[in-house]
Amino acid sequence: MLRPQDTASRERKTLNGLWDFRLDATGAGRREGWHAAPLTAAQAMPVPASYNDVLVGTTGRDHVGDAWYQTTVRVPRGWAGQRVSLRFDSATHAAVVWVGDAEVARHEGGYTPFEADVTDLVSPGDEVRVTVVVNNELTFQTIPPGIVHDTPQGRRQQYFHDFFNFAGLHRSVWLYATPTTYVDDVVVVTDLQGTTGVVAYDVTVAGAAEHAVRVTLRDADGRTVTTADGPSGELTVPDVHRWEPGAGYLYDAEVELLDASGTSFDSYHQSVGVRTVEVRGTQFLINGEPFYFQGFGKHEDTAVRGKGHDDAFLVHDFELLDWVGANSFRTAHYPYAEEVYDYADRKGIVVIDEVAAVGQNMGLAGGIFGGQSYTTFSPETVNDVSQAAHRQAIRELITRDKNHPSVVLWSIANEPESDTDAARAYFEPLFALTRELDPTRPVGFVNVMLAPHGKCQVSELGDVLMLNRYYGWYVNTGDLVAAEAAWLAELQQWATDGKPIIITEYGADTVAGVHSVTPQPWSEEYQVEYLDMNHRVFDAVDAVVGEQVWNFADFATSSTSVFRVDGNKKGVFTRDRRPKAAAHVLRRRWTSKP
Ligand code: GCB
Repeated sequence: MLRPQDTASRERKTLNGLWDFRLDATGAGRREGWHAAPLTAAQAMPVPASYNDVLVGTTGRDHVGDAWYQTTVRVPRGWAGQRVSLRFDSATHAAVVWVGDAEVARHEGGYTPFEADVTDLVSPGDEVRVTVVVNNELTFQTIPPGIVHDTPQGRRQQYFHDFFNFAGLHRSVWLYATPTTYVDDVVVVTDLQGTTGVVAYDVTVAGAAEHAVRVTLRDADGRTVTTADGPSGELTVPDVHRWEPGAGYLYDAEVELLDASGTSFDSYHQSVGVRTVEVRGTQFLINGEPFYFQGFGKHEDTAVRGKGHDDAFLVHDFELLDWVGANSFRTAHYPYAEEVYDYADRKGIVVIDEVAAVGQNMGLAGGIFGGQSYTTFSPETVNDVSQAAHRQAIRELITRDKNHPSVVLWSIANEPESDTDAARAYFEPLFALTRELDPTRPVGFVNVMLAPHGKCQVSELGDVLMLNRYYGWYVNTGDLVAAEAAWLAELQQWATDGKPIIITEYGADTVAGVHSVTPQPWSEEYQVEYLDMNHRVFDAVDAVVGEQVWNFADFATSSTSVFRVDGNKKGVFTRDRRPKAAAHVLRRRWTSKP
């Protein structure tokens, strides 16, 4: 599914803005068919945004169940004879969509796009009603998992991940037009042969009209470099300008469909960064050169808008990444808005792209989150249906992000149970699927401290080792001397596997403005010393090829536990992006590293 674009043959119209909105905790809307009429008792809701913190009070913040969105849109007059589609960049976590009275789409999974061909339901020049019901319930069969409890006080959502379950229409909604025969998909895979770049492409066309395919590759100044004919082939780029970390050079591949007279009737633009990615021994190579990841695990999280995408925060966050000397981040713990990857492509920021599979670990859930204990993998909990949803989430992620040069590594889960036979059986086919869908990028998963070296049964399936460790925080709290010894000992064991190791999380909760001359947990000084200690450990182990601090910024979490004070405070920046002392320390390290 390609992005909506404005090109010579395509046009898009945003549906962003204020929609009518109504919470529906009892599910009355589906029974009564609220899509079939203007929404009554509605209030205004911005799209894109999470609804939770836009509203005031627990009714919105802790809502469990359906939320209805409705708007009207006038179809541009000029779209007669075109194929018209309605696209949601995401709906968290599941949605049903109607145009007028007709259901046009159903989707599960809160972080990937879906669309519907609505050509037959709309008339150019006329207005149509668009209704969406978004459901935020998480169960053992969803990605990520959760449990909805029926209590005398109403339904309550429990979940096993450490970030707030924001919901709603977090990203843009589009109506867009293409010709009826159109470019349906483009795949580009790049290679380097000395100073020559090779761009292999594969174009899928939908629709019945006779056509030929032409691809024109232009450089960043708009000069034509080369062209090719046919639905698949190779473009050769002599003296190629590579896409590199820190220098995101992009070519533009224009894919056109030509009619019998050679006239172009569809045009789609695909940006192309020519680069290679390879794991060799304990090295992670980009363009054949060892790459060291320095950066953060991030979140899509800001005040009021929750997980709603915002271009101002996008650009500002990247400015801060640049300022602090970061070259990469992980999209913890779900696929981010597509604008984020576009911008990473442009800026040369390297991305570890993660599936929303977070919290499949009842050992961790019981230990940290408390409450009743469950078995992670069982017919009643994470089972075959969950695995099918996980497969679908991997498929949709790779389908969406395959062409981004910034994406160099797939992460198919964060901290799942990984020390049991059941975990191994669950994950083995998921690794195989990822490699089948994308043979060009390495794949891994993020290992948790409960499954150390020698116990983890899943790590050997990955091309890289990604470790989250909190020595000096959750273990050896306050004792950085003991922490350093224990951490070094564990890391040296992992290094014997002969794979590159990326430390995908290390961090200490820090309340901005809390200071202590003798570094104590929660103080800015402790965060600084904690990071220094970790860096000494990483620098002592050659197989470590990356350090991503948890987290870029403070973020919202569920309020159902007492170990979070106004959210998770492991940010190097506060939630409103002010630096803690640690930011300056990281900046010194990351801007002086060779
Ligand atoms: C982790 C999780 C992350 C949490 C973090 C923490 O291991 O991957 O989602 O937020 O620890 O701060 O506890």
